[in-house]
Amino acid sequence: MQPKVSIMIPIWSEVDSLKVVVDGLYERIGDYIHEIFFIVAPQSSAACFNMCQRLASEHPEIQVMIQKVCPGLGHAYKQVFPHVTGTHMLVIDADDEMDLDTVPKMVAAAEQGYDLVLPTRWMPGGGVKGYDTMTYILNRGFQTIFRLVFLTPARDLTYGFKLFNTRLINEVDWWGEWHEIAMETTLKPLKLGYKYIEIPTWWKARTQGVSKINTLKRMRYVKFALRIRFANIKKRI
Ligand SMILES: Nc1nc2c(ncn2[C@@H]2O[C@H](COP(=O)(O)OP(=O)(O)OP(=O)(O)O)[C@@H](O)[C@H]2O)c(=O)[nH]1
Ligand SMILES: [Mg+2]
Repeated sequence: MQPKVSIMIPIWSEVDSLKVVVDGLYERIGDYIHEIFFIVAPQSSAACFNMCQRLASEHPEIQVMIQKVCPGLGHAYKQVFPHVTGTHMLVIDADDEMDLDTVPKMVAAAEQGYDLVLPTRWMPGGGVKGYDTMTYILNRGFQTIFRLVFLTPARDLTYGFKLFNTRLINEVDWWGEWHEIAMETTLKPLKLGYKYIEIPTWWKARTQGVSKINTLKRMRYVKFALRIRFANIKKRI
């Protein structure tokens, strides 16, 4: 069955990079796009809102949502989740740091039956361009700790870029309010035994706009991962 791909793009004051991402997605997987959710931080610039409206007027699949509880990437995801109607969900940032050429390979993997497709920077054929030293050390440290805690061979457990079967959305109780939602959407399906595949990918540092992430706040990830590993993660019905 051909996947119907629902795309979520979290946006905070992104302008030109957002257009690059949207144009790139239509170019590469246009036939698979079922719907696109722009979830936009209300503090975003006027130029960002103008770009969102312009792209939405060009593409009927795009819905622009203003984030109600902000900041917090987790709040953004949880606002979008109840509206998703596709078979698979692709999450991709608007800052053009994620490799668009990986996207058709992700959709092909979904078509082959994988429920969780993980673009992976830490495997042969992938990597990062422009990571600062602190981020690099922290990221490699987290990957090692989480692989041991979850006893998984998967190599990129914190990356937000991914594609998953939308059945996951209703199966799981979602906790993350900030950037930790990125690892939550990988660690929880792995814990539930979703059939996954890793695909090598490159990450490159943004050339426009500014990062909204605070490096020290990432230390909370370890406690969060332990909670996912040992607590009940399924939605109580
Ligand atoms: N709606 C919404 N979007 C956000 C929020 N925080 C960040 N974003 C967007 O989410 C994406 C990822 O945010 P970044 O700040 O680049 O975080 P990151 O990519 O994890 O960190 P860097 O590696 O430093 O770029 C970008 O498209 C941002 O514009 C938020 O609270 N709400
Ligand atoms: Mg980024």
